[in-house]
Amino acid sequence: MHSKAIVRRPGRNFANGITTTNLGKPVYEKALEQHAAYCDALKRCGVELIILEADERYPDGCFVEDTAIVNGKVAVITHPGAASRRGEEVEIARVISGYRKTETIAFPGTLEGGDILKVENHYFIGLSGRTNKEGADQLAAILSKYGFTSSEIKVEAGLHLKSDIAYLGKGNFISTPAFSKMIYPANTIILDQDECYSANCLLVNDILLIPKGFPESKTKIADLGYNIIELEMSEFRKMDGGLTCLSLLF
Ligand code: CIR
Repeated sequence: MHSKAIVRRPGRNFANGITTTNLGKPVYEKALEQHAAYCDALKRCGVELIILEADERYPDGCFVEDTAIVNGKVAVITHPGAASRRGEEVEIARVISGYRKTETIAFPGTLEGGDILKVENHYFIGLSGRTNKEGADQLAAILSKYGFTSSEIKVEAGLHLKSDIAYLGKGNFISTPAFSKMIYPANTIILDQDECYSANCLLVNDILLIPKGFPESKTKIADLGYNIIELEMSEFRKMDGGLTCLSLLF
């Protein structure tokens, strides 16, 4: 069960963050509204929020997932692969150290939380443009000290491992066609090619948060019996962000 989540509000310069999409500039006011709805959804899932104000030094700062890996035993503070995001982790480390023992990924290791997929007591660590082998090896060594296993997996395309795959609990995965064979083929919902953005969904306790506007995915997920909350994510999508990116659950 998750009882808490750290979130950070988008800043006024949110549109100056990194993006690879051609979806246009995000509208700040709309991003704030969507962020507020996301926070409300987390509360409906029974989570108490720790809300950090925007830090204008970091336009991508609302994507707090990338700054730490948190489980019941430890918080591992990352060293982001994107140079413009280095420093976001400092405030997160300060807050999370009130709740967990902390460890850190050190340069030349780089790692971002979007590449880390937890499946029960096992972690899949994506090797991507943001997470290098050194960072992955450091994380694996830290996790093994706390009794977790891990394995590394190449992210050939896309930003992060979790841009393409999510674990929904109970042995179920949801994945883009490209990733469908990579982890557990048997219990994977394979998304339609034009609904790939919905691979990034977020299970919070017994409720599954999914992005709005992906009807085929919604039907496939609902067929598995999940309670669903749909959230409008258009402004975060413009900046390559998804549902998992906006919180650190623990
Ligand atoms: C970035 O490129 O770093 C941000 N614009 C988006 C980060 C999304 N984070 C995530 O998927 N965990």
